[in-house]
Amino acid sequence: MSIRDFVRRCENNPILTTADLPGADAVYNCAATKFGDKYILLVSVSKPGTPGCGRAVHVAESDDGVNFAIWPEPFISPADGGPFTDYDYDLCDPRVTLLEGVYYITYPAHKPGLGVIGILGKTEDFRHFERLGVISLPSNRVPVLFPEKIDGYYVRLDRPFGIYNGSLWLSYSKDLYFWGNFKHLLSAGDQTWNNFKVGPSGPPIKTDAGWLVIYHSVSGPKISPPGYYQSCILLDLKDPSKIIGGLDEYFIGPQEIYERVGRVPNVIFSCGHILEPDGNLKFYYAGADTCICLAEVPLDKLVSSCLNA
Ligand code: BMA
Repeated sequence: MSIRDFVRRCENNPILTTADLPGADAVYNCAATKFGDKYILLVSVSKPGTPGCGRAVHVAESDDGVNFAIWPEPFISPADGGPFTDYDYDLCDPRVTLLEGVYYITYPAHKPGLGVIGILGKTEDFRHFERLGVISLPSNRVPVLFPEKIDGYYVRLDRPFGIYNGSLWLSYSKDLYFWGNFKHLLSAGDQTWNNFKVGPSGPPIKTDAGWLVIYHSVSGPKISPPGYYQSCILLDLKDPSKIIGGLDEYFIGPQEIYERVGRVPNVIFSCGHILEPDGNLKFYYAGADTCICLAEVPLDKLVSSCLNA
């Protein structure tokens, strides 16, 4: 049996589309978290004709994790004035990590001619957003924070890219601003679904067996169809630079029409998930860089499949 047999796509998919936000030509890659009783998505929105290159992050709210209402006004827009203006022109793909009671948000910002850097910010209410710092050099698509310190250090996943294709790295910090002790974690593999590049999806999930890290993998341009898939690895709880397990397959890949047809075909891209008290993982992802979808998978199946692969 494949892990894919345990993945259930929501029958309402896609759960958010451009029909929910007039003027947008895509509502896609979203961070996910709970805030009190509310399910919150931080949604990448592409809206031609707005400042920057038209991308911003909007909040979508839900009582059940399936039916979301998206706010018409952006929650994070390109910086306008202040120290971040030189970097923060075009933004998307946020991640949110609840860490020491604070919702930290990271996202890749892009300014033509400079490349992609990582911005760190925070919110207490999903109404106000405060930028804290530029925390990675170009080209790093986005740092993703672990939800707790490990052995006295904050830890994050990175996805640097450049002359080599994107791979997964770790770095460490005492204060969330200064990062170092970089360690390579995972490179592209040798299978059709992962042989081009890999990068982090949502924040690592702590389980009894280890840190579950969901990552995206990209098949090489010669594979038909080339696409973005999702898989996972398990890291040692005390030393997350040690991989102690991992799937040798993807758990979800482009299959449905809303995942195969859109602005970028054959893309399943995720920036977040929510673990329910019953152990089901609500896995939020964008289909074809155009709409937002939901799939559910039992967390323990992902973990046991990582250990048995
Ligand atoms: C990545 C990023 C994502 C996008 C994905 C698939 O490199 O640009 O924002 O969803 O490619 O197009």
